[in-house]
Amino acid sequence: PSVIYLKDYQTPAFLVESTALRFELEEEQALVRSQVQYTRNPDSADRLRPLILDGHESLELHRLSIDGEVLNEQDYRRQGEQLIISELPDSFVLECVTRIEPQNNTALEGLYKSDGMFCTQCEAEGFRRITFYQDRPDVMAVFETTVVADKQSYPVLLSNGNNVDSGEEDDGRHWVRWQDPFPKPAYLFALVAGNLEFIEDQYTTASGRDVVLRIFAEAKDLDKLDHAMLSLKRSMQWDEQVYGREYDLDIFMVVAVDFFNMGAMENKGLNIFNTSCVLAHPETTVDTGFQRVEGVVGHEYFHNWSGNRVTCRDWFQLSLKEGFTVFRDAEFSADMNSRTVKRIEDVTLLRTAQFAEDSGPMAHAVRPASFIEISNFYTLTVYEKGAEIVRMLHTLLGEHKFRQGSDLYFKRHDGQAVTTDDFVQAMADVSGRDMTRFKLWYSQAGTPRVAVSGEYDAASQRYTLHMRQSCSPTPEMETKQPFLIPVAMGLLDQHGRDITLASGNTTEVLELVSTEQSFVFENIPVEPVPSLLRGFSAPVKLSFPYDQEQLVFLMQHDSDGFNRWDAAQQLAVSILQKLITDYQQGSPLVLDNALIDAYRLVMSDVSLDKAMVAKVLSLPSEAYLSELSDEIDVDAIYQVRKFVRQTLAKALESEFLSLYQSNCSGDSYSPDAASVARRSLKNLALSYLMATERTEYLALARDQFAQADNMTDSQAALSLVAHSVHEQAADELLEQFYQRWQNESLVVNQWLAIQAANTREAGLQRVEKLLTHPAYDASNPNKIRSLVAVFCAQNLPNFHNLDGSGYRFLADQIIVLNKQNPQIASRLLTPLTRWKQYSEARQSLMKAELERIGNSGDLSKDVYEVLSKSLA
Ligand code: B3K
Ligand code: ZN
Repeated sequence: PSVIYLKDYQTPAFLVESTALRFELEEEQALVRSQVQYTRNPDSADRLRPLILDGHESLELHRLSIDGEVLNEQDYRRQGEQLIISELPDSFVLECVTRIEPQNNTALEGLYKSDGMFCTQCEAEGFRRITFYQDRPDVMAVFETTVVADKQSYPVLLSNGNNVDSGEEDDGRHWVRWQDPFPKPAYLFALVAGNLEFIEDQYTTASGRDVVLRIFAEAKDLDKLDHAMLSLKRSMQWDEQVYGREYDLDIFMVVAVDFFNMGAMENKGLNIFNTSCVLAHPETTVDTGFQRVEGVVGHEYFHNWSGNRVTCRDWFQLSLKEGFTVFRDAEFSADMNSRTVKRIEDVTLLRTAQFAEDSGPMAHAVRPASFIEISNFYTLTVYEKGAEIVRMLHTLLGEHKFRQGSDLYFKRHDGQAVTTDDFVQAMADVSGRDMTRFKLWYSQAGTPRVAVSGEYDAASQRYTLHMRQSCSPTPEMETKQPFLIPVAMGLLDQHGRDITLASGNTTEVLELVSTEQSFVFENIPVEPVPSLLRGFSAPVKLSFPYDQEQLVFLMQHDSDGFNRWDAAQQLAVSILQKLITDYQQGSPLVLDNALIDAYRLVMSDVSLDKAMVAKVLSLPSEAYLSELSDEIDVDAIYQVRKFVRQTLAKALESEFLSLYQSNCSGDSYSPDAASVARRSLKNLALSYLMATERTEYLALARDQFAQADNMTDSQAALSLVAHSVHEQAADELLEQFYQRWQNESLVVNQWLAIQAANTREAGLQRVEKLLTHPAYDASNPNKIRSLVAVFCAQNLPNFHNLDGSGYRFLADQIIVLNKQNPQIASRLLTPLTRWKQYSEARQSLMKAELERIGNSGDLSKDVYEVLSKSLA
């Protein structure tokens, strides 16, 4: 497979005026006729450049004509994924008829069937599985789409834009025609045909445009769409208020499908969603599920401006739309719920998964310089780190200038396909700042480290912060230039109050721009405790030599909620790390009282909101502890964390019990922030109580399971019992749960995931048995993620079993999926790609499995790229 480089970018040889598509959908095939009006690109100096169309090898070409004249085989060349036509006039209509087999499309890219309905997924390069086209985001056209299908099986026929015409044919078939007036790249094309029902609402935009809102699903799921509709209306309003962005078509549609490679897709006017990101009902959906629906509905809606109206010039610019849109959806969720908690969750994801990616073999810049398969670059780096870059711009410019920059960006580039440089330029233009150094965030991979130390001189009342930044080499980049790192900070006096700084503010943003830099603060009456990187103002690993007392002090007093939580994390991390060393040396494990005392303090602190308390009382995850390790000692991390949980549970048993009791309320279910917080605290308390292994708490959990009127409480209890030492109760509850929910596919996924994560011995055998359970479907990505991916990512002792069985299992799965669904196969590979970070014994087992995958036959580009980079 060949490598594609950003530096080789060339404008398209032809522009497209309009694209007309006609789909004849049948059970054994789909016939696609496209009529595309091309004109030679006036930008292009070379008047002889041929038309290069992309077309997947699965396309059966039936007819090709230019201005009505049929082409013969000598008039064009089909070469790999391309169809090349030379000696063309400056303007012409190319008609093309292809035959495809959606029913056999297991890659779920292009046009495929999900549970009996037709649907599409074209981003990034799926349109080339439908017809021959310049399948690149800088070719934008208006689309007209006619869909023809059997009326009884497919009563609903949808595409982008407005429904302009429809009719019946005499053979029981019917058709609908859609027109999308906004020019768009092919990756935003969508089509749906199926037996669907919908809920409808309407929204009037700020300027008075009435928009019809429809969310489609299978009839059985119609009662699970209200939360998505509410989230959609909130998103529309939020984008008007915060960004001044209005919706632009007369109708906005969302369709829920069961077979989907990712979460959702922002096709113009016709979003297609994985059921897991749109369906929500108190009886079947947990709180985090409700929040996910809100976040993803917002994300896809916000793409209408950041992605659709202004799109990417090429796929190296993916973060232009994804980073910005993730930042937008994060701010939306922060405004709808608890801002601090949302930040804690996002930073946790970044610090565990993105930092790990950035130090592994697939590390890449937010704007990568090359790729083999673009699907491999829908990553935490492009999305979450990309969002952090936009957040840093927001921090550096401030709310007001940032909004001016975003207004300028949308105005300047509406209807265009542009680059991350264009985005930053708009921010530079409104602020008058030179962004040259800042832009290194887009081109340099790796997580910068910032080592900070403080120095206080009582005589001169001067406090100095010394900072030093560095960034480890990453594949393809040995040395890095210093980044511009915004460090939001404050200084706390001996009472824990913020000291007012020279600027008159209590929080200042320091700009670290060189390798070493010092910042001086005058008139500081006492030696302060610094609060650094407030709100996590930059995606870096910052260290300061705090002692335990200072961390507890920050936990109690910092005015920045994020840093209060982070101080607790740092305290827990340092204690856990020391115990990990003790474990490795065979020393007895003794938990430092500092952590117990700190936990007790937090539980009695009435100033903290419940969601914060629940976050502070949660130990750093195994994944985070792994990311922080030079060599990941799976056993030590697992055993030590378990020991600490148990010791905390026993030492604070009565506190946890009263926390549990005081947060059990009889109110009926609501997914609002306060209720979510109460349930999370209650279930956290229950998890500690269960960790004591006392049977009375088993009874408590069983009661909660039996009485819960919502899935959050029911599932929390189930998972605690299922993972407890009480095996018989575990089996009983799992069986009851399955009997009750076997017809709710998404609930069954949770049931699979709970079992996949069970660390008790023989975990692999349990997972293998579930693979043959009627509830499992090896062609459905949601099932694969719930069972296989959860086992490999969350079941440390079983996946990393020293007999190599976990690794072998994953490799076997990947070998099958490589043919069936390359995107999912390549994602599943992640845990094995980190092989260099484990002990030698595990390294050689993991590497052997990677090599076995490599020798298993024809590799997809997706798997080939990840595999070869991991073994390099
Ligand atoms: N833009 C899509 C992702 C498409 C992934 C294709 N492999 C979802 C989103 O980020 O909104
Ligand atoms: Zn997106």
